[in-house]
Amino acid sequence: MDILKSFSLEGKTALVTGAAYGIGMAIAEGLSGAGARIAFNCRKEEHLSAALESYREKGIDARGYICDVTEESDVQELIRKIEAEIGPVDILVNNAGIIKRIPMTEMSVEDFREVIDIDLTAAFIMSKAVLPGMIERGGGKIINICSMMSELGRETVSAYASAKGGLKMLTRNIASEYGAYNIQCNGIGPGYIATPQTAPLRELQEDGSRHPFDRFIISKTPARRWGDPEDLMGAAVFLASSASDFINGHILYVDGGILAYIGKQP
Ligand code: NAP
Ligand code: GCO
Repeated sequence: MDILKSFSLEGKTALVTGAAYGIGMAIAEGLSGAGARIAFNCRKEEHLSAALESYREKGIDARGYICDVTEESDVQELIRKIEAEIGPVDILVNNAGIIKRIPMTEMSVEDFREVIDIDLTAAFIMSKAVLPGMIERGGGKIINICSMMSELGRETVSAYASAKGGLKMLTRNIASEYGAYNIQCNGIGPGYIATPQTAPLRELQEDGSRHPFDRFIISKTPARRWGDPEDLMGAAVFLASSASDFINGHILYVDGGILAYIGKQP
């Protein structure tokens, strides 16, 4: 048996939400490298055009669309467009997400709801849009991008942790409800990854020293480094491929060991 064939995505169409840069773009690149056709979306034209250029430079014929994942009618139109222009969505990666770092007592309900809307409700909207076609075609793959905050809390991220904790359980529920249709829904839980989303946590201080949170994460990560978006490619290809057909409702943490480590005595 050629085991590597079970990791091939040849002939598959993958939609990666929010893949204009950061983790989503790296995941899209990895899936493309395994043979998948790539579609992605984001909200801002400037991000879309820059991303298309970047994909072209990488030799990836990605199709990009402007679509806010929180708008159900726009999402349904997006899926129709992708099916007409590329093919049915075989692999959905719910990657689009935001974070607001505000102490809970200072956070407005509107801010809380915006994070929940994008980081959790949108995964429901996106998955609901692709599931009927996956059922009809005899199977599919959904990968939800969870977080350390699917398991842990910390100051100022109450909305984000609530969303990512909910996303872990939505992952398990989709697996439970649709596993019988040969649909696998799993999650990837990245550790702390160097992207624009975490740039504020890595800003150099005025004296040129590293940000205290940067130093904290380095000390809490057995790998003693921040992750790169490319560190997530392998997990994405695995969970998007037939190699993971008997894995369902699992959150695969790609975190350099953070969740396993209590930390070093100061
Ligand atoms: P990022 O650099 O901020 O990129 C987020 C992407 O999502 C952008 O392309 C953005 O483009 C898009 N987006 C945001 N809201 C959207 C919406 N409503 N509709 C469509 N697209 C939207 O974030 P990242 O660090 O790559 O993180 C990607 C995912 O991984 C997120 O779910 C995040 O929570 C998760 N994650 C990140 C880390 C980390 O350490 N970086 C760790 C664990 C999990 P537009 O603004 O143009 O829409
Ligand atoms: C934060 C970070 C984290 C990472 C990621 C960790 O403020 O703590 O942004 O939330 O984005 O989710 O897995």
